[in-house]
Amino acid sequence: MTDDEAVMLAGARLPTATADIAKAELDLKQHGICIIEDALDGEMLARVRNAIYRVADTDALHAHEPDFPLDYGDSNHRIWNLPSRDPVFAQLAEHPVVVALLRSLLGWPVLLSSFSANIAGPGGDDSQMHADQFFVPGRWDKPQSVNCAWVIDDFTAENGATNFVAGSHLLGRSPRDDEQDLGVPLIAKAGTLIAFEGRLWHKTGINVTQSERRAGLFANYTRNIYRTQENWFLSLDRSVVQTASKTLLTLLGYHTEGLGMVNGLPPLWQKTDYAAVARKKAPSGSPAM
Ligand SMILES: O=C(O)CCC(=O)C(=O)O
Repeated sequence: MTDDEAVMLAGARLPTATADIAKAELDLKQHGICIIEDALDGEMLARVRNAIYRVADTDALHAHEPDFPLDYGDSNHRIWNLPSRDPVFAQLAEHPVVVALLRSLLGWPVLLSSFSANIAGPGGDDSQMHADQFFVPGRWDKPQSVNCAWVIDDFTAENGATNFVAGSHLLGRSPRDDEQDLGVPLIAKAGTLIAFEGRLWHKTGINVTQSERRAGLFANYTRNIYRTQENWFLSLDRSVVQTASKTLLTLLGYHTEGLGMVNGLPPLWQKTDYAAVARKKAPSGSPAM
């Protein structure tokens, strides 16, 4: 790290939690992160928590616990493709506060790149320190993605709260091997939303507890010029597409203009009423359909 970089980090702080969306938007721009307490009310939090632990238990029963290259050890349980696992996750993906933050930092449209859960288990290792926009070549002068982390169990210093390096978004690069331990745990109450931009360095903390599981849900969004981490066209449960709002369809790449088309048309062409299109095109006098 250069002396200039060290000075930049030394003066940087993580912002305090807020309920004011305008302040959150500003924090995200200035600090690369914002913290919104009580973003989920008690009822919604309970629905989300029940759903994630039910899905985790189902996956464990089927020994479906995919490894992820950034995680160390076997104690972290990752669950991918959340919108396909329970409607409550699709609801979170297009939460109005999330959409406001995305619009403010990245503009619109953006894509949901992936939506996964990370459950840090007792005795769990940390993960590799990283910035989510590692796929962007060159120096990063702008954020290209935003990760919206939903805190489902209280994040504590003991149970593996996500570690963040304040000010690291201004360095414009990924962390190096000797920069793995610069982060501090972000202590947060269940129901908090932590949104952080793609240049900010972070990692899963070490879970030193005997029996506490710590669930966080990570909805990662990118500008729509990038390939998404999850290939929604292969992995998404079709029933989600059939009932999704226009906002959700946009986030999943099904409602699109100019990019991601199928034979020159948006993928939603598949939802078109073919009979109506044929009627419109048919020359007058041809048999009714
Ligand atoms: O589980 C965590 O605390 C962090 C997860 C993470 O870094 C990620 O999904 O990019």
